[in-house]
Amino acid sequence: MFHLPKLAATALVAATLMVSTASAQTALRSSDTHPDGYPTVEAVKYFGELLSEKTGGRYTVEVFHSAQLGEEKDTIEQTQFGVIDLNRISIGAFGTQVPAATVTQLPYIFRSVDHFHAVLDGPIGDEILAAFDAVDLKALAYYDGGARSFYNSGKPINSLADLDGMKLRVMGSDVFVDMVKALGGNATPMPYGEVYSGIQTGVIDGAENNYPSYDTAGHFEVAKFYSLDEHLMVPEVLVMSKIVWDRLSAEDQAAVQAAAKESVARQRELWVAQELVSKAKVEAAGAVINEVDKAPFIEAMAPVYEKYVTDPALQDLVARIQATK
Ligand code: GTR
Repeated sequence: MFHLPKLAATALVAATLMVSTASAQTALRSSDTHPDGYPTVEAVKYFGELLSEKTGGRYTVEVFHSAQLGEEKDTIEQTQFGVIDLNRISIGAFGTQVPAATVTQLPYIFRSVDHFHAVLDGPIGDEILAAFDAVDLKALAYYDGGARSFYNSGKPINSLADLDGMKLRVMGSDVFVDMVKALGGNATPMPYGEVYSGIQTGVIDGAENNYPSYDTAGHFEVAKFYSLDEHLMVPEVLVMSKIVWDRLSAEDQAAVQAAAKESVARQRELWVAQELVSKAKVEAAGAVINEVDKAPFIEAMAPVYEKYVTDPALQDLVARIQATK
């Protein structure tokens, strides 16, 4: 039998390893609660195509849509542990875990879509992305999630009095619980996947979300009154597990970051189109949509700001967001 000297054998093994690492393909797993075709799902697929191009096919992305990997809160933990590589998630699902990001959950903090983009595309946006490092996530980019409004099975909401005692589902964040309380309703934090049956069985009267979610989750079938108070614009965020990120070379990290940023424009286009499609669809299906005078709603939110914006650093952040043109 042929024996290689020990040193040569070691060198050969090392060389083989290097070759196989260089040509290895890694399929990154990404989670999304939304169904296939939804703007966030499609944007992450596009991000994957860009990443594959930039890395000569070494990295691809597989999107597990429709909450296949679990409800948002659970997938956050799995991403922190590196079990899931990537996650497209609402900042609302983080609750108050990331203080700087919590300010984006404040009702009416963003005045318009343009204001939302101006803040998130600038230095404040970068500062909030960087704050996710502290919870073992590398936040890569924001996607649009539109304005969220209340919908329920009983009646249109025209004024604060209509919200009195109404049981409304919110995402699992104390900010949203206090927001509904400040408006006179009763908030029930609940996973997204339980909202449909919750409304159907009368456990809750309704929930709050944007047109595309109201449509694609079928909530319009069980809660036909959609009232445009537009109390929230919560950013969607694409995050990578810090464990996975730290394993990448500097060049691959740059490729991931660039691909994520480049996918934003595509998501925004898809978002605008989806909002129109979803609005038309729910209207055709009999949803009753009404405008709301927002002034009393905005005023009623003062206690929420008082409770969550006590830290001087957060006060400064809120002031800078409000001062952004
Ligand atoms: C949607 C958002 C989801 C999820 C959902 C919810 O607008 O895109 O990520 O957070 O709302 O209300 O749970």
